[in-house]
Amino acid sequence: FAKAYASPSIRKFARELGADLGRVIGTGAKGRISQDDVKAYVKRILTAPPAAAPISPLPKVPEVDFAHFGSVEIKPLSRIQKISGARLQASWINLPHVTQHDDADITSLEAARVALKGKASQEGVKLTPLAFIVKACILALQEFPRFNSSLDVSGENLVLKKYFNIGFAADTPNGLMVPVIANADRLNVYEIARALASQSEKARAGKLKVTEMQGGTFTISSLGGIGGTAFTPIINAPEVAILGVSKSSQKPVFQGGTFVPRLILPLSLSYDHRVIDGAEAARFVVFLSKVLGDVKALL
Ligand code: CAO
Repeated sequence: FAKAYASPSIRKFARELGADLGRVIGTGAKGRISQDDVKAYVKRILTAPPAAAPISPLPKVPEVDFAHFGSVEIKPLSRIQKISGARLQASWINLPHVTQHDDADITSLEAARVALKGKASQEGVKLTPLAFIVKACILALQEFPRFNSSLDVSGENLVLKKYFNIGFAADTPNGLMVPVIANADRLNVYEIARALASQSEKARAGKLKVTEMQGGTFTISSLGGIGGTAFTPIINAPEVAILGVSKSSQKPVFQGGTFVPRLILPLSLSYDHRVIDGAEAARFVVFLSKVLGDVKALL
């Protein structure tokens, strides 16, 4: 730009258009650049065909003409499905996922929950196991701070967050949404239960604000109300871990020389292996299971 042969007024004109004078060919005497030269340059760029899209390094799945094999119906994905789909794929591709499974004995927790459920319901609170699980996760995150961290953009530093904002996956008619309970460590189980109910209701009604889905530090995906014994949740990147919860069921547990029926809750923790080692993940889940067995710590 500095070396181009052009008058100050042409330089000003080029600057206003963001045109690089160093690339403009001057048609005047000794290659002097005129206003028309600048205009021609800008016009050429604006009318040039778009650059070819970069070739994806990922192999493509085969394209199939499904209608060739039978009748089909085309249904567009919802806006939320498109957004969450792209984010899930980005996490799946970029983060090396490992899932650690464990069982928590929640027999005493369930007895306490059932005892408290009636009174809670009179106060308009639906006390589900998830409220206790959120509380237990906070205790585990406080004990294992790496699980409440993110890698920075350079990928060379860990950002350890001193706040505990717990996201939870909510199944809505429009697709998966993840409301965030901000500063969940400052809430008791009743307040957490109230937040779970109000946030999921808002999500289902499509009334959740964008800010109510931001700032999460750890996510829980609970499919316990539906069923299943284990699954592999995808980390809500840039978080580094997510807890999957399946349905609790009565299982025979060998205790004191005999089998006794205990209520067992299956847990599945997916973690980013760049940040968390397998041994640390196993310790986290063992700690979580222990806390879930200790109802006093949660209340
Ligand atoms: N084991 C056994 N029963 C369970 C349970 C568990 N782990 N978790 C919940 N339940 C029971 C509850 O106690 C409740 O029973 P009652 O109606 O008899 O009291 C019932 O299941 C339904 O619970 P709920 O779903 O209304 O409430 P919740 O607090 O457990 O969950 C929410 C709230 C929003 C997380 C849930 O409704 C939801 O949307 N889950 C789906 C999450 C999802 O889609 N995850 C996948 C993400 S990746 O695609």
